[in-house]
Amino acid sequence: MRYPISATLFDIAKSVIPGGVNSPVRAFRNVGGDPFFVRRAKGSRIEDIDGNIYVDYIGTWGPAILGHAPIAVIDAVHQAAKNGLSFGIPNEHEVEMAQMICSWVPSVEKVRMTNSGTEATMSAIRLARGYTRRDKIIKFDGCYHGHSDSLLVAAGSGALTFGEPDSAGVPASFAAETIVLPFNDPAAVEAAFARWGEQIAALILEPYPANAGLILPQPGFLSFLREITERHGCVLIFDEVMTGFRLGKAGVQGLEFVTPDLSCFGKVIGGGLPVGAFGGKAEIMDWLAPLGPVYQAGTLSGNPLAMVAGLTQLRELENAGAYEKLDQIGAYLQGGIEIILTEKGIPHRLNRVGSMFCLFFTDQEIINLESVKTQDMALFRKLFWAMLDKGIYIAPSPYETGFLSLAHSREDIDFTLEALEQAVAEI
Ligand code: KE4
Repeated sequence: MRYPISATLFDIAKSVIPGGVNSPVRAFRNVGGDPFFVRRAKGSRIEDIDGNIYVDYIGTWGPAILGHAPIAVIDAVHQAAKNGLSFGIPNEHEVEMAQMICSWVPSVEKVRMTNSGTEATMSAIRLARGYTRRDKIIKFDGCYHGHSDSLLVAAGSGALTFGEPDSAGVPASFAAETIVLPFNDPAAVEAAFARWGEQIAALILEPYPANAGLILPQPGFLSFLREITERHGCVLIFDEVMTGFRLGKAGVQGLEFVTPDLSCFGKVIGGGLPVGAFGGKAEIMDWLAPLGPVYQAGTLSGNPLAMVAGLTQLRELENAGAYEKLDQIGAYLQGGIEIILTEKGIPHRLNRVGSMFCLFFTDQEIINLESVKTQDMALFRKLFWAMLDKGIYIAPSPYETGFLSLAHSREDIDFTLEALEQAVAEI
């Protein structure tokens, strides 16, 4: 038994929490087996309640870009908490956060804080529908934008049919307003606009999809989407909840020089506390209440502790070389993995951008969800448990992306690569 105390606690958890978890991916269903319960985390390491310690390559799914419990963020939250935990009244930290987001991301002229990425994308979609007075939206298969009804939609049976609910409880009538297309498929996008053109309010995508593993856009695809949405008066929304402030100060849009109309953020800007945000052209954002007719709200939106945690984290990222260091440690990990798997003759693709990476056991080029599905899931599952036994925590799903932090050292990577060498020999 890897972690007996966690096992006991998981049994209790399942009696009072559906599936024993507050978010499905934590249940380890994608790798088969039960999760461990964390006691504490610091830097690149997490410790479970049985005392096992792991090098953590999840970083709470993106927020822990400085590593866990960075002292600057802890101290800032501690100081802010002495002044109050929540106000429901405007406070200076919200203004500072909005100014920082607008300063770091040139496409964002105005921004509204929310409490999660789901709220951010849900609100951005509603705003785009209100602004354009249109109902349909386009999303891409394999992109995940949180769990609002309009976005829990899978591809329909035919290329141009309406979406089908991707979850029980999503009315078919809601799904019918969402067109789901294959990623990296300009012809499919052209056909959708030819069929539905002026009825499409928004096209939303993760510019670097990272919820089906890490998929990269083919050259020109993002600029193609910018051109065709412009041509049809459709709002282009970049969901940068994961990539924003993670891949650079201006996220993917800063790397690809493609300017969306609206962007969604989360994770890094909360420093680990509940947060989301959406922003973009003032002309569109000003349609939001109380200025405009599109309603959007949140009791804890702009919560002072989340703002202070996020601001402190962003200031640390402003330090010279922070993003270069993240890329360097990512390259070091990637190089080591490539050497090991190539020497062993194991077919694989390793996609990496900066501190985000994903390993696929396939020889297919990864361009969309279909190609992601060609990977050897059984092999991934074996690797997951072998690595966990050696003190390495990678994503408990072949459909997730790994994250490095500024706290990951070359010694952590060397330790990880030794574990991989041993694990590959065993599985
Ligand atoms: P949240 O509502 O979970 O804060 O954000 C939803 C969301 C929106 N957009 C993107 C691109 C996202 O990656 C996410 C959430 N990411 C997942 C990780 N794959 C969160 C982990 C979880 O669901 O527990």
